Amino acid sequence: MLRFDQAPGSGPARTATLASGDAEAEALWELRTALQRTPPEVPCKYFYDDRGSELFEQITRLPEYYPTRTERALLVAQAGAIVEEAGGARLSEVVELGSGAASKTVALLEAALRSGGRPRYVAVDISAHALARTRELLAKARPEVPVDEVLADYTKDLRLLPALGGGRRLALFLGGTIGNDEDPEAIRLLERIRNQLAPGDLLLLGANLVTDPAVIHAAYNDSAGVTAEFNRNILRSVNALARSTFDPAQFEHYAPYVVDRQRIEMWLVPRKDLVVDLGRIGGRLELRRWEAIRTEISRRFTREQVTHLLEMAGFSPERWLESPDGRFGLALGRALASLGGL
Ligand code: AVJ
Repeated sequence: MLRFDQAPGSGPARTATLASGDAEAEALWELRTALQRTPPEVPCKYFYDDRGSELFEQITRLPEYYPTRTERALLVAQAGAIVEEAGGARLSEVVELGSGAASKTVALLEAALRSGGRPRYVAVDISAHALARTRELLAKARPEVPVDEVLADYTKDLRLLPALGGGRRLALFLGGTIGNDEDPEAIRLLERIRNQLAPGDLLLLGANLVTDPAVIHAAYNDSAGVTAEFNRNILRSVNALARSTFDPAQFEHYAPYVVDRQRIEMWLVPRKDLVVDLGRIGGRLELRRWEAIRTEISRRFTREQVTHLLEMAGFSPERWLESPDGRFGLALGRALASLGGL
């Protein structure tokens, strides 16, 4: 239960993920609202402080965590086809939301270069650490591709500069991150992306697909304990932002695949009754033993569900690509003209 003694404070930005004092005050409000829910929640974007981004990179290399390598193989195999669909040599810009370490994007940029284009790459991420890794990786792999970095929280708003020279734009939303949201929020996010595109531009959307529950379970319960560490780290990230007193060691990682909801749920379960001083969030959080905090949902979809999300957000589904094992899908959607008024 959340107790209020004071309003959340604001002040100078303390972390790289929050560019302004305003954004910081907003984050404190968002955390307060989320922790007030039953069950209490911490929004999953707070995973991605510098340490969290680093831990996620480690996760992508774990033998159990199949999504990254499955999606990468699919992208590498289909990069030529995707680029052709996106305008070939006329593709002038690849914009990636949640660029992370961008290791998958190089294949697409190489395909664009092969088709005679001169693409620029725009990386949008909430983590300054992730953006720096992106820059490093691209400078090494493809120094001729200009890179723009945008430090932004695209779950809040998204404003891109118009594409240069009237060329085509390809937006990427990969990794299965769309699965972190329920349908209404997922559709709003895709709509926001579409509003930044010109009619005819493309979105490539990566989605985890419904598959063997045991395989999914293992991916979020790795034997090295990296995912558990990643989960607990969200509390450190909140502490740094809010000067709260969560003790990560007092929480257990619990991440079941809930078969009938087709989603992983990540929880942090207190081993004993706790009182946490919420610092600049305001008040205290009283948790009983086993009264868990939800930190993430990560959904699995069917092809039909992914197509439906695209359509609801104003894209016409153009192409569906699926990994040979059926665990991961990429949907290409073309931005339709806005109906106006949005
Ligand atoms: C980065 C959101 C795609 O949902 O699989 C990995 C995050 N959480 N292990 C996912 C995550 C636990 C990941 N995404």
